[in-house]
Amino acid sequence: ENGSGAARVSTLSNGSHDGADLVSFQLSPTSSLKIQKGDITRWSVDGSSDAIVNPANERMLGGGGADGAIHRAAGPELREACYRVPEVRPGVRCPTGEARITPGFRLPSSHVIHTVGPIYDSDRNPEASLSNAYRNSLRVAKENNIQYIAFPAISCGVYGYPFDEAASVAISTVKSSADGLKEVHFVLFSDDIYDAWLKAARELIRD
Ligand code: AR6
Repeated sequence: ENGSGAARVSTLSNGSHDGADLVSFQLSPTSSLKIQKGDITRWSVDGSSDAIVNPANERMLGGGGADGAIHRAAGPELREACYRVPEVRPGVRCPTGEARITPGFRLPSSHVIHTVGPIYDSDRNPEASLSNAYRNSLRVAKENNIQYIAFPAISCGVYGYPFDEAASVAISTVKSSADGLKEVHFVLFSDDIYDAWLKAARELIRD
């Protein structure tokens, strides 16, 4: 954990740069993990190829929660781009655990990576599915030369994943799969989830 900043600064809703609640962890000499509170629809890294991750559903045409907020902020072009993503079977554009990319349109971030986390009570292996969602989002980012990415707490809303368990899966997956990305951010909407993420990072990431 350290407080040193990278060359570029991330921006959130109030226009502030790297707020007081931002905590940074070094994952490798070239890769860091940053945890902060905030609204992911307002996140970007100035002047770079960046992406926010949308916790979507398999249909990938919008919904409530963060998905709804991201579609509202991106404008109707985002839904049109999602519609053009081919279905892999009827009604399914992005199976659980996979990821797809679109432009960000009116969002501050240049791209949106759509992923689908597990529905906690019905998924056969929610831990594997959640880890896949994080890992495949990171893979798609790297394939598209994105160096800065921001995640919300995938599956921790409507999909009902207990957030203390989700925190361990999120942090351990990012720790093992972030190589090649400069910064992986978590932008978290509530204090209890932010606290769970910080606790997991302090337990799982050693300096
Ligand atoms: N910025 C950051 N985090 C947010 C924001 C935001 N603007 N808005 C909500 N969150 P959820 P899921 C947090 O329900 O559980 C949708 O209908 C929220 O507090 O958005 O993966 C989709 O279409 C929670 O901690 O996603 C799917 O059908 C976290 O984001 C389904 O919900 C995720 O909550 C996906 O459910």
